[in-house]
Amino acid sequence: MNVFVLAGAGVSAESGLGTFRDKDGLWSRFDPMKLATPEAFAHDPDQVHAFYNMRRQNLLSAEPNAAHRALARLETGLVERGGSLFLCTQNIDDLHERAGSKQVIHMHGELLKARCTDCGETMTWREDLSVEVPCPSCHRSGGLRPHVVWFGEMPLEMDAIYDALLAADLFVAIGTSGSVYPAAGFVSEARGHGIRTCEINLEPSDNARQFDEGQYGPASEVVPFWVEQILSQKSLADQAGITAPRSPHPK
Ligand code: BV8
Repeated sequence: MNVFVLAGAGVSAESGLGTFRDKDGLWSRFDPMKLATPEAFAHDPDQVHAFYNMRRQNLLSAEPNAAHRALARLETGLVERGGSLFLCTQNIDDLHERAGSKQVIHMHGELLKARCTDCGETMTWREDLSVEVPCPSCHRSGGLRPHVVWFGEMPLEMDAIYDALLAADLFVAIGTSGSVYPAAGFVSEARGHGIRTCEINLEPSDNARQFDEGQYGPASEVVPFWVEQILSQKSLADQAGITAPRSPHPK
């Protein structure tokens, strides 16, 4: 069976990396329009660098949690059973990879990569960035930026994502509020193609009603349970019907 997982900040919350829209989330303390747009970077690159340098330092001292490890197990488990996992994350951290996931699509970019707006080169970057830092490739300064997708910018790998979405037997959104597009539109795309949909989140998200089922609780507890359910089903084909014991939607 082909499973498409869309991951969000809720998957990394228990690794100490704040979410965006929860009450003490990043956007409750920082203005996304002043920090996560190309206009903001053009207007005040130092302020934008300071914001992403802080998040990069936090990431370097963070560790994957049980949800990341369970998704890595799901990847190998499905392949062993003749299926596949397409893991599309909105997260810019590298915790999926550190937990052992091999195939991870970062549709909103990666915090541990920088891109030069002068020569277009993208490179691994683990140190602080600033306008003084010269590009290792073209040696010009002031052009390096975090390799992340800001608001108003085109997400990455959209063709591969839509191809995998339409080829999936099961669409599962994990730890995302469903408030940012085009990712928030994937569930209706899946439904439109008769694909079963399931949401795993701390609580019902903004578009919980669009899902056939919902599993609610901390990702580090619910994701390992759900993965065992999926991989322990006697035949993967059954899963198209049953993902996990239903928990009634709040009517
Ligand atoms: C684009 C990277 C053109 C940088 C990010 C249609 C309608 C309205 C608006 C638009 C639209 N189409 C486009 C827009 C504009 C905009 C948009 O959607 N705005 C919103 C605010 C209305 N979209 C864009 O600009 C996108 N670009 O559209 O280009 C285009 C159009 C079509 C096709 C192609 C191109 C680019 C958006 C990307 C912006 N960059 N991040 C950075 O990280 O700094 S977005 C950022 O927020 C994240 O990456 C993520 O994608 C997004 C949502 O965050 P979540 O991951 O969902 O986190 P959130 O905090 O919101 O929710 C956490 C959830 O976890 C909660 O539900 C919580 O309950 C749960 N949770 C918490 N703890 C736990 C938990 N769950 C389980 N366990 C726990 N322990």
